[in-house]
Amino acid sequence: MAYESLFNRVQVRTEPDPGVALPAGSLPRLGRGSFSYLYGILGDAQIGPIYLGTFGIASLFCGFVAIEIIGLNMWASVGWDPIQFVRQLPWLALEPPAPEYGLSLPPLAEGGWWLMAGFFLTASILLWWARMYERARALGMGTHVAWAFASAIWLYLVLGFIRPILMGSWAEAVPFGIFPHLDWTAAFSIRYGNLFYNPFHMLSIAFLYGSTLLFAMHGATILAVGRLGGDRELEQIVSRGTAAERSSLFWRWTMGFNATMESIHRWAWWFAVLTTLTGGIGILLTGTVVDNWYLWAVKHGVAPSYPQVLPPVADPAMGVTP
Ligand code: 07D
Ligand code: 07D
Repeated sequence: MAYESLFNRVQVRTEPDPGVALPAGSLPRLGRGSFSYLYGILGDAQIGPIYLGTFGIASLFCGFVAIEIIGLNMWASVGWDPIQFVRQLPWLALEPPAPEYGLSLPPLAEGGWWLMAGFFLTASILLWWARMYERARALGMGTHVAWAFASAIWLYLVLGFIRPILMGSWAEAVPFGIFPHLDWTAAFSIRYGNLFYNPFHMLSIAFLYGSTLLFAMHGATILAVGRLGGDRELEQIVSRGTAAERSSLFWRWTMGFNATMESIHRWAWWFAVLTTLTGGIGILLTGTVVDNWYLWAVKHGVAPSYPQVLPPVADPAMGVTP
């Protein structure tokens, strides 16, 4: 089946495309492929076959164990009442061990389950990374997707593994839970003197906002030249057509500068990757190198210092009296 993109509501139906032959030693693909009208509206109509392979199966298994541990602990916390489990789900949590356990192994009900769930979730994520890397290699592609994913995994590992180890306590890590992890995020910011003054949080935000801006500009530009074949971006790189010319001209006329059909994707990749890369650095420095980002900012002339009009107040977290 030749690849065609059709700009109307007709969806192509033919024999499902199985994809290229797999390298020797691969496991078989699962399924023979089917079609969905809804998927055809969102993207390609064909679903499957899927390649799970050893990494895929191991990752799904570990992910299943992690979710099982988290879910059963949450369910136990509402006395095994199924209705309360569903009602209260967004507020339920599996919390890390208390600070007195440090990095030691706590009893299961006092953080042991959290540690075990974290182990399986991390194994699942790392195995999924290996799967993305391996699948890209098997298709003769670059491994850009895997390395971008690695940047997100870096932030995840800093939050739940590397920084807690440097701080000497699992209690520093993030709880599992929808709203509880937001409470943790807010408490973390307050505990360390307002994360807004962390320059790496600033950088991370700039790249996050920049990513949305670039995505909007790029998506809009390609759609705008879609009728000239702009969505066949690679062909426009190899042989510049009128779509590439016009979209470049549009930005040169409006901004004075334009990306190229290739460079815009490098911009997008770097902005996304730098969001979590700089973010991870910011979290790694918090509590390890800098204990209070507001005071750090005052010291470095980023934030104004206010005259002392009230008597000094003890910082309860430091355990010192004035
Ligand atoms: C749209 C791709 C699909 C992915 C989705 C997420 C789970 C979790 C688990 C019940 C863009 C699937 C969710 C598998 C279910 C249990 C135990 C990606 C898309 C739809 N957060 N966070 C969310 C995670 C951290 C913060 C939502 C994960 C940090 C804030 C979702 C991690 C900090 C807000 C979620 C993680 C932080 C959220 C939507 C890991 C600082 C929100 C996510 C593994 C970075 C928003 C109620 C989304 C919200 C939200 C998942 C880490 C802050 C539940 C898996 C510790 C301020 N986070 N988060 O769409 O609505 O991502 O929360 O590190 O406002 Mg979070
Ligand atoms: C979490 C990477 C890990 C995810 C992985 C995915 C699964 C599920 C599911 C298939 C998101 C695993 C996936 C397991 C698979 C399915 C369905 C990426 C993650 C591996 N902040 N803040 C950031 C803003 C404040 C705080 C980053 C804005 C307050 C903390 C980002 C504001 C306080 C942390 C950002 C704001 C605070 C952050 C996250 C405004 C709270 C972090 C980037 C306007 C009161 C994190 C350095 C990201 C960080 C972070 C934005 C405010 C706390 C740029 C816009 C002041 C503790 N904040 N923030 O991509 O890196 O996350 O900080 O107020 O840890 Mg913040």
